[in-house]
Amino acid sequence: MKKASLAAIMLAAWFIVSQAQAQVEPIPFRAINDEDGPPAKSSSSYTWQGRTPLAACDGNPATQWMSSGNATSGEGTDSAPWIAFYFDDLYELDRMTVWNFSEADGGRGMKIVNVYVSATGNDNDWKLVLFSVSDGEGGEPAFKDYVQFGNGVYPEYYEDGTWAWALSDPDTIQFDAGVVAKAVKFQILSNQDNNVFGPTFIEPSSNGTIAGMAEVLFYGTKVPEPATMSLLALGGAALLRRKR
Ligand SMILES: [Ca+2]
Repeated sequence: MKKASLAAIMLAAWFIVSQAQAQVEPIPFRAINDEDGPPAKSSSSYTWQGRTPLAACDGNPATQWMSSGNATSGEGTDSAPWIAFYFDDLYELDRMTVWNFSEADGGRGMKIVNVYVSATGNDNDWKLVLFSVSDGEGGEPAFKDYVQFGNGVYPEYYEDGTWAWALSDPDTIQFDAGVVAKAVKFQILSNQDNNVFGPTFIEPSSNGTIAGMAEVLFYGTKVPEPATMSLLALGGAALLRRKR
């Protein structure tokens, strides 16, 4: 009888956990203009109002975040572009889908990017994410510390002979198991024009020294608060005692 009760509780617990894991939903971003908490999103720089980091998580791939670039004219002074996103809760990340910057020739889109996560949401807790790559021979996976994004933009021609650059095709990047985050940061090392960012990369005009992102969606499962787990355990123990 006791064994049956325990089995029922274990089964119920397994069911709850497996249901939670099965639902991998887009992670909501932290609400903007929350003066009490960390920012919803931030970036090293932005070009002007409307090109802020908010434009990279507004649900619209046609609006874009754009860094200021780095120009001797002082037009922009950002030699190390980055953009960060914050959540209200802790999530185990499953994957992210990213629409690259797609205006002009797309050359300002990100190319080589380091991805950092912070499990506390604090800016001094950034940890580099390693991505596993197959060696193609069935051996142990190797790891690399960067993601390479595609350009994925192409001209779209209209009947009247005019054309425009289409939205970029999104890239989907899978995280390894166990990557938990309350915030994610992209440190952009180079852009689609193969310009490598750094203090020495400066041009008369900021045009080629810009990086950008159109939209990102993170998918993951919420990590239960320790308090919730304790309550579940206490509830299970209480049930067991009552059955005796
Ligand atoms: Ca957008």
